[in-house]
Amino acid sequence: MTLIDGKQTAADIKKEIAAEVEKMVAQGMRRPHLAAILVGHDGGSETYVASKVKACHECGFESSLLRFEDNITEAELLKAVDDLNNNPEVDGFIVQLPLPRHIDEQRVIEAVDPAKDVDGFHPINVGKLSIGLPGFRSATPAGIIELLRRYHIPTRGKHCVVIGRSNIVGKPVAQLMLHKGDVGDATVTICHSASENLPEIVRQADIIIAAVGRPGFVTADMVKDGATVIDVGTTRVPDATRKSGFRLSGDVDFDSVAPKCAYITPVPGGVGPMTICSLMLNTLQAAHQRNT
Ligand code: L34
Repeated sequence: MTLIDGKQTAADIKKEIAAEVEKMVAQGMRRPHLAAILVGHDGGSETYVASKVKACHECGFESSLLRFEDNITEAELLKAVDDLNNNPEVDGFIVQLPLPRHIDEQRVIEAVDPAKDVDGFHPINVGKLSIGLPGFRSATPAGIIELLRRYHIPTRGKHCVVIGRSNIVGKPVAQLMLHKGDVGDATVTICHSASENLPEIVRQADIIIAAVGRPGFVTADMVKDGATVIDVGTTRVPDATRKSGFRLSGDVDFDSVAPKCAYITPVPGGVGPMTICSLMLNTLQAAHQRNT
């Protein structure tokens, strides 16, 4: 069993990005600039956004963090989005999800200029992804593909079973695995909460991508010997033995599943750090596009 080290891979990629940024700056271009909007004080969102700001620093990017309280109106948030759309100093920006319930998330996503949508959530970028045109790829799926590439895990002709059908992970990662290319060319099945015989389907997988957000959902009996398992889940589970009062739990029952696998990602330290470094790659791409 090989443990896929997302933390180290992300660190390597951030170094590559930093080197490229210094080259850009030497050529007289300005540094890439990522802005993030954070609404409210959700613990996970706070952590993830702080990691994104830190990653900007590591990559030599400019970063801006715009914070708003939970009671911001939808109109105010849309105005903040519009300001970033029109700010020539900002190459790309994200609105961290989830948003408070009184705000229509989809409306906010669609207000982002697709050319600055480094999350890849705007329907224009989702559409481009689905037909294989260049555009911003959603960060978690792009990070998963990069892990498979860097670990030389064969995907061509393999059966990839994706568990979960979210717009952010399940659907886009299934598209990427399906595309022609060095990572891709897989036979893809998407399972979800209404799937009959889910364990039986997952058992057929050469590659399992678990993105359901249910701790320990994938158990050893669902995993074929020699499978590759990618765990996207990062659920906070109460844990009195930790200083923080919680621990992160993946969608995979790691201890029982790992011994059966050829490759497996840990939680934490697997897909999460790759999500952040894919966002950096998208921002670099946005900066190049605005400099040309
Ligand atoms: N707009 N909203 C927007 N874009 C995104 O790309 C996200 N996502 C998801 C939630 N909402 C979003 C993230 O950033 C999930 N996500 C994310 C990012 C980073 C990590 C996990 C999820 C991450 O770094 N996880 C670490 C552990 C961090 C911790 O200690 O909590 C890991 O090693 O898995």
